[in-house]
Amino acid sequence: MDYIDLRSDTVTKPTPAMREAMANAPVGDDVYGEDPTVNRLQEMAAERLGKEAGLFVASGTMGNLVALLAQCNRGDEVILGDKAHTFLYEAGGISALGGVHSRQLNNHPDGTMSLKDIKAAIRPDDPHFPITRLISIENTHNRCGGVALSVEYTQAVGELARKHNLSLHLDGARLFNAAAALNVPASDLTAPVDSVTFCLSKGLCAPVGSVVCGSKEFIKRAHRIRKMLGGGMRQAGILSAAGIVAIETITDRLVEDHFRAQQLAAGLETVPGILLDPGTPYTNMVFCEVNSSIQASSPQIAAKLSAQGLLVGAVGDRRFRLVAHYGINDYHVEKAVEIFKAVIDSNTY
Ligand code: TLP
Repeated sequence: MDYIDLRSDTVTKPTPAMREAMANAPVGDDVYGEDPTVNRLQEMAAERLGKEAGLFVASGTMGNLVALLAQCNRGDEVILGDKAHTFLYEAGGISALGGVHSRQLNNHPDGTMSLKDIKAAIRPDDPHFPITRLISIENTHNRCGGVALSVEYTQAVGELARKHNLSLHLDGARLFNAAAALNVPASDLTAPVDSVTFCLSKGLCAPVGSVVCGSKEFIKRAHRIRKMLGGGMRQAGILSAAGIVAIETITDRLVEDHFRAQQLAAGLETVPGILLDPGTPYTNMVFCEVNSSIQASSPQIAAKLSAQGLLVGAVGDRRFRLVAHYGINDYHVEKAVEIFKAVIDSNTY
């Protein structure tokens, strides 16, 4: 069966241009720093984000891990949101592998932590306490509905960090979605941060990889940690080649995904029993839930939808996440709404 797959933008496949670039990429041994395609991707990414240097890593999770371990010593504390991907979905790697202590603050529905809460969480110099070293934010914010954090908010957190001698990391897995939604260059959202990870293999369609960017000195530390984690790859130019095409050709089309997410939300709104989250979609993600008139749980409904050819994310007992991406066209959006309607109407769980 040909599925309409709305579970995530991670399901996107490399475009024909990417496959061609991968087949033709000049490569070398990147552990020796000799892969020209990896080097080109790293330079291009750093330039786009207004940073001195970049580092190609295997995944978003590895990017965040490498960055946080490069910023923090064992026992240091990172301030991050209680709905942050790094806190919820990265297998506790920062504490398991880096000994980094996390301090979770309330993530507001707009993806922010309040400046007041951040300020109050910064530890005084007292041997009882861990040393506060880093603040980490996420843009777009996945669990807060894919909402984009503004340039002004990012600047304000950056100022607070500098005032207290802290570093600021950005999990920008979907940074280019944020830039597209706010209609600003991505570098405006990265100017206030010391390090940033962005993913090539979500809405940007590349098959593998993320890039971490920051100062030359930070990237030198990150490079050593990537090696320690087993992430030193050899002829990785095959993968980086797709990343270059992603940056050059896909970033500008993300607005199309945002538009389709809006169409999808407008369609789902007409399905009796479905309640959209307020404000959804902010970017390419639609969040909704079933109301109390529906007896079934979201995993049960998701199984029914799947049998009809529609894949959605069941996030929690009553909630769904549906993500628009390169592989989703107008017909898929219409069809997805139709299937949702039919399954909910049938009321046979
Ligand atoms: N997110 C995935 C799942 O892990 C939930 C998804 O389908 O959205 N930061 C953010 C904000 C992310 O959303 C993700 C992936 C990552 C980091 C990790 O990236 P990968 O999967 O490449 O390790």
